[in-house]
Amino acid sequence: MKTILKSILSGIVLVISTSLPHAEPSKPEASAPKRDSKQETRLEWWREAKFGLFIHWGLYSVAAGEYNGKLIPKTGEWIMWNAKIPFKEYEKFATGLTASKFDADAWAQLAQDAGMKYLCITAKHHDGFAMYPSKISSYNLTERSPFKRDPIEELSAACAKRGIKFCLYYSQAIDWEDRNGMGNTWDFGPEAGRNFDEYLEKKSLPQVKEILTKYKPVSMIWFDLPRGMTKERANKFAEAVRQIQPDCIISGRLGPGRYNDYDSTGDNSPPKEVRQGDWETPATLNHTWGYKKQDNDWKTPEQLTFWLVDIVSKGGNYLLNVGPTAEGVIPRQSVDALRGVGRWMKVNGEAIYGAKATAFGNEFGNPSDTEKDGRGKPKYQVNRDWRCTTKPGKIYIHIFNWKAKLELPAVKEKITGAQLLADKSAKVEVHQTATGVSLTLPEKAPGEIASVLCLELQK
Ligand code: H79
Repeated sequence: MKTILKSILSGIVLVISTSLPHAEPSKPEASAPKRDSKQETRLEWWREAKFGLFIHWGLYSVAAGEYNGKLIPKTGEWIMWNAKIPFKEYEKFATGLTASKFDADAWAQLAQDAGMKYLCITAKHHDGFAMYPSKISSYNLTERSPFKRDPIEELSAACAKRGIKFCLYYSQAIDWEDRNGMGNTWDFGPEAGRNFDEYLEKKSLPQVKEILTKYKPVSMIWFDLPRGMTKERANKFAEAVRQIQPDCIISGRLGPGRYNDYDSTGDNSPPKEVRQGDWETPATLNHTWGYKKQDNDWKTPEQLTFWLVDIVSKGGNYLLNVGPTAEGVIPRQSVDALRGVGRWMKVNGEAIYGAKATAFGNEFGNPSDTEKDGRGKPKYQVNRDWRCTTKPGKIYIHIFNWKAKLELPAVKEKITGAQLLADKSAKVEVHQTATGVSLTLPEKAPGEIASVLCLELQK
């Protein structure tokens, strides 16, 4: 090993020059919002975790994308809205939510097999149906469905057993069951006439308090879609979370104001470049969050691994969704895809967990010289050849498009070692100058999907 290092070292040519352009290592915290020490502590596990499992499970899983014999387009969990299903009809789906094959351990185990460190399940989505025995509203799983157990409690326990952080999704503003909640105009008429505060005071806030009291710990609460949420309204939720579970992280979509512990990008919309601060991209495996039998356009393990690495290389977390069926089965294609990512994570996890954004920043893509987008501007072309993540004293190059000769932008610090995570004995030659780093790698990629090269930097 030492001789390999020596030969690498002797091959490194280091020319120090300040006049040549450098790719400055990005400093993710540089312009991030100020955090108090409690927030810093709360976020520790989440910054380390990087990769989580999202689970959308509810009455829409029974509909499975179909209503009255018609396949309904767009996302499955929105079917009540998409097909304007009257409440009196939609609530009948509850009898089909058998959960007969629900197995909390299998779900938590899948998250673990995928290399995920947190799991977030819908306690209540926009349809207003609580997926746990709620004393606040009888529109809930144990009162309306044939399933009499508490899946939230079971999942919480299954996650605790595996060291996976358990988190809950709660839609705080939209509620198609409640005439004062946002969104259901087909049953309850225009939104203008509603008493939204009454909804928040009588259902939403009490249920948030209820889940935070019932399930402990809830490591993070994922609020969604702050329709109608003012600072004052959001503050009440934030205060309740802080009071009941001070260590619970508040995700990005509670409302306006500085209550969020981290930001959320749009659904399925990672940023184009490095983004400062703490943030997360929620994303789907196909094109829906809630199960839809007609959606079989699954992302492959290769695509998912690219999304994961791309997001981490821009400074974010990746919350990837599965939509179990009414029986409580996670579709086989989702399981296979996640296990594929998990195999990659087993070999390369050290380049993901706790990793920070790229040391470069110009590898993500370029505006095209020839192609134009819909608005006549140069089309942005994503470069998928490689991505970079960093840790103190280390730069990880995730090579998706393997080449025996790879050119990287300049690295300021002296490179003192280079290893491929999938084959630590493979020979890697590093030639470092002020303008760039030339790598000579084995002819064949040692790993699946992306082989990761770890460059050690002089301390
Ligand atoms: O829970 C998942 C989505 O249901 C939720 N966020 C993720 C995590 C979400 N709520 N709202 N939105 C996403 C954006 C809403 C987009 C809409 Fe539409 C466009 C609503 C109506 C038109 C998409 C297309 C949903 C229905 C049709």
